[in-house]
Amino acid sequence: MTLPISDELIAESNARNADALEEDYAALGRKLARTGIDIDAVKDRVAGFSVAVPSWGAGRGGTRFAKFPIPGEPTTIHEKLEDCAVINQLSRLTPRVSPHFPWDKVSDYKALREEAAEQGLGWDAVNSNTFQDQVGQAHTYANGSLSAQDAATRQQAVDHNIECIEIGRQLGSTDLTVWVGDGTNFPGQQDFTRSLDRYLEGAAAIYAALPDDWRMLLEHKMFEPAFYSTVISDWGSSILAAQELGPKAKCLVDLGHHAPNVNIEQIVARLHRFGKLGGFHFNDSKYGDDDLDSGSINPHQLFLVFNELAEAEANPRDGFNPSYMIDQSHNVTDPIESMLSSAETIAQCFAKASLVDRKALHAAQEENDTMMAFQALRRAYNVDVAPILAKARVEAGGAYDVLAVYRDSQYRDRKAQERKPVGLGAGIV
Ligand code: RM4
Ligand code: MN
Ligand code: MN
Repeated sequence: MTLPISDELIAESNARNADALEEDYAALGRKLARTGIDIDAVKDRVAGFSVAVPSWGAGRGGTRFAKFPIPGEPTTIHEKLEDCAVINQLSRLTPRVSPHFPWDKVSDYKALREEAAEQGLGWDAVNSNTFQDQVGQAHTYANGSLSAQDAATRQQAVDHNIECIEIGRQLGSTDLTVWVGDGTNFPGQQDFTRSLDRYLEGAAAIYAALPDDWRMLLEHKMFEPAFYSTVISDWGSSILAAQELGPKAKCLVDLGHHAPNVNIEQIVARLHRFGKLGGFHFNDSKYGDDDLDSGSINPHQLFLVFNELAEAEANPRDGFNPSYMIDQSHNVTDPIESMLSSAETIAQCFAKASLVDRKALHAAQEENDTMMAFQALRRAYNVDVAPILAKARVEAGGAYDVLAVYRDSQYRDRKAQERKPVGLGAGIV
């Protein structure tokens, strides 16, 4: 395996921090032991945790208004893979990449799979794209894709999704994530029911092409690019569609795709209750945006989501296997740094949720002891789990201080010499 950052650099930095890590880990271990928690068991759990990164997240996304590229930014899937390899090498948290088609199209997927494996990476859910027209495309998605009035457009969208499944099979993926930008900007523009009927018919055609061991993850989004209505706007529409499609269809929760202040953790519990929790796109949001760094605005909400996931894992009902992925877009930071920071925050919330004394929580709930129930969560949330994460990371070969090593490596500067500059323009690619 050939990894992009020098092992010596990581080893030297880790050696400089080894005493501090041992001290902090031992101190936290003693603190947790007082409440009956074995720190090594938590560390082992964290070592088994991972989250995928989106290939498109390796670039500096931008907004509808502008894009401010940085020198050394990746433009091809090969360059994006290399950046993803950096993130995983340093964090040891992100061993899979989620590709997006046709953005990541190549002629030889077997070779692409090997190229990734060579850098310690596998493949996560395949994402289809019917929210954008491509050069030479026969039918426009300007009026929708799976829900478009035009039958040929709908067929083109179905065919594209089936092609994504075929590519995913070659890469070794087992999930297809379907997010459509379909919707309206004016009252009356489309009939709510007929457009949903068309969506469901198209989605069923895709579903029929899924291999037995695959899942179809339906991603809802309240608005954007359509601002009046979207076809799959909320978790309600999503679960109804997934229920109609069948057992392989599940719901994907992108944390940024809800109205402000929505209780997302409750949605997680609901979806799990009905066997429809398929996965997550982690990011954060303050207003109506959907692409800020995970946990940068509301880390407490992220913790509460992971608390529901810990509950769901303990009560699997008909299985518990959600896929975890970061889906954020960076306009002002180096995407590698943002994804390193987000992966860390996500794993921290996972670790904190593992610390919740569930017996105490459930007992307090049964006794209607509101304050003690709340405190069971608050106690876990307040623990600084950084030493647990650092210990797991260093033991797996990652860096104690991921950002410091990344900066010391001058990786981006080196890439700026090698890679061709990114064009200006707006939009996420
Ligand atoms: C959407 C949605 C999808 C992602 C695109 C790029 O808002 O989050 O998951 O594929 O953006
Ligand atoms: Mn998403
Ligand atoms: Mn989004």
